[in-house]
Amino acid sequence: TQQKRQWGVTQPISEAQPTEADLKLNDLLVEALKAENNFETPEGTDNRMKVLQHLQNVVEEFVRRAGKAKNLPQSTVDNGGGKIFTFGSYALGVYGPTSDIDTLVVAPKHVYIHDFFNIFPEVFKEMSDAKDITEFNPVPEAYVPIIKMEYRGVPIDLIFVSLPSLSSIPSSWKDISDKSLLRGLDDTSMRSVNGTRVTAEMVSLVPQVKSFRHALRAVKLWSNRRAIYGAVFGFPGGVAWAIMVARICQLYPFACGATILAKFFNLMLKWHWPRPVMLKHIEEGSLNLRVWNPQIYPQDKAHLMPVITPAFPAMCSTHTIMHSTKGVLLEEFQRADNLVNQIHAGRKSWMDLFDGHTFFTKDHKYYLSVVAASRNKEAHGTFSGLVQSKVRLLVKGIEDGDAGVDRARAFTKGFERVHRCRNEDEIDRVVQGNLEYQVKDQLENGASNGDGGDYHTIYTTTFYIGLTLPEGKASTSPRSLDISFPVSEFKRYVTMATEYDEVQMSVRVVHTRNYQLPDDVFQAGEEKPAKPVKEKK
Ligand code: 3AT
Ligand code: MN
Ligand code: MN
Repeated sequence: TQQKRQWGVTQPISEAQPTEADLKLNDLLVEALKAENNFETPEGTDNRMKVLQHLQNVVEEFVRRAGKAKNLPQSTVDNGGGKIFTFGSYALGVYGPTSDIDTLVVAPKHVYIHDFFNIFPEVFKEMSDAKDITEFNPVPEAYVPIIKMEYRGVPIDLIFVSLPSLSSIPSSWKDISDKSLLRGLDDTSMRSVNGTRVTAEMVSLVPQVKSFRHALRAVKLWSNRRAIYGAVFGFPGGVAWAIMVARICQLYPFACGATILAKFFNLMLKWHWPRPVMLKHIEEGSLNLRVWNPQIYPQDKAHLMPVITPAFPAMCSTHTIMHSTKGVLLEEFQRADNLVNQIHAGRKSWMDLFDGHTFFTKDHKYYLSVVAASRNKEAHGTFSGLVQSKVRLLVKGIEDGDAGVDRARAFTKGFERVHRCRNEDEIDRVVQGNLEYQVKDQLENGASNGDGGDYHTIYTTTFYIGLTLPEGKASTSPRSLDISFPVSEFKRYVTMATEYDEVQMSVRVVHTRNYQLPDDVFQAGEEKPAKPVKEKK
């Protein structure tokens, strides 16, 4: 008899086939996703495939060119090959019309990352129609060195790895999962291949890719709408959400997407955290690479909701989750689980599941505005990224201290603004969150570019943290809260980073009442909280 495959680390919970009712709910789910414009059009998908074919052609020429430049033997030049792999939403088949294509270039050992930044751009430009390249930004110094570009209307994140064990990468070659390929890779290269390896393994560990995709599309849309998406702010990121959904697929190997989605909320709510979510048994190391292990490493034992990546070396994709974000996640699983029950009973629709958060309209009376400001546009991109990466540490500092705050919660997106100031006084007000000098129509590329005329252009990105005070304290002034220690620690983390330049940049944390929130944080249809007629003291 045929050996039945076990998906994952346990027996399944149910091997039931979908019922008529399940399939009906699944149709409605797909309909709701379509209504939300979640699927790329067939023409869009066709265009993406052409884009990828073009990238593959360019990569092969680039590898030849790099080999030639080094005067390598003709046979080495001819056989070098080179191949692209995708990861992220495109590779998982859950991309929408605005998604990028995350692409990894794999080159043989004689082509270096240095060549990727020096030779690839010119080859790409030579082989492309100039009007098709609408953006091209190499960032060689990034944690994961990257070329961000837009080609034929498609945003592309292009990263690179050279494999020290291979002198040739034929285009038929598929095996990025083999862990012996990691031999000899430096940390940067290791980070660059990891996404592709994780994506490939994840897909291979899911029983029915179609159900997985439908459920994951819904989970990504839901988590974005509820503002609980993004590792940088202490929530699960794309990889973590995908692994969680994949695990549910393993537990219900024949279920359709709508059933997976329903079980997802219920199981994640009842999960015995910190029991890890994983798709297979953890592969032990051989290459001296650190593998997630809470028995050995105290940091790993401290993970509150571990979700473990399947590719060797196993890592925790949710290491930034903290007590406050765990609390928010559990509340959201509970809300979604309730809604699913009502959807099953015919009282609600899937659309209700995708209703947006009420972070700025209802959830808080007091906020902290974290204002990152720069005098220079180029530097500001890096600086706002730096500040963003530390915001969750401020949240954690407030949560861990005894400031008298029940919960601090970061919003999962920063707000970018441009200001024109005439003097240092005005600049001083801007860096403290004042919006009087904001240029609403972003015409900063026009007359006021740089410090033209009498104006200084200031770039700000503001991150918001919502505060929840204990019941009795709700009417006291937030200024009586003692958050000075976590704030000064936060500023220290920012200002000690190498990217920080005290002449060009500043970071401030200011108290903001709900009725003081700027208009641009509200979406169409949202109502800005009104100032109470009389302040209670
Ligand atoms: P979209 O459909 O593109 O919105 P996605 O899941 O593809 O969804 P991203 O393109 O942002 O999302 O990310 C794809 C992968 O790229 C996920 C992760 O492995 C890697 N990645 C994304 N952002 C970062 C980052 N800031 N640092 C390191 N890796 C990142
Ligand atoms: Mn992507
Ligand atoms: Mn991307």
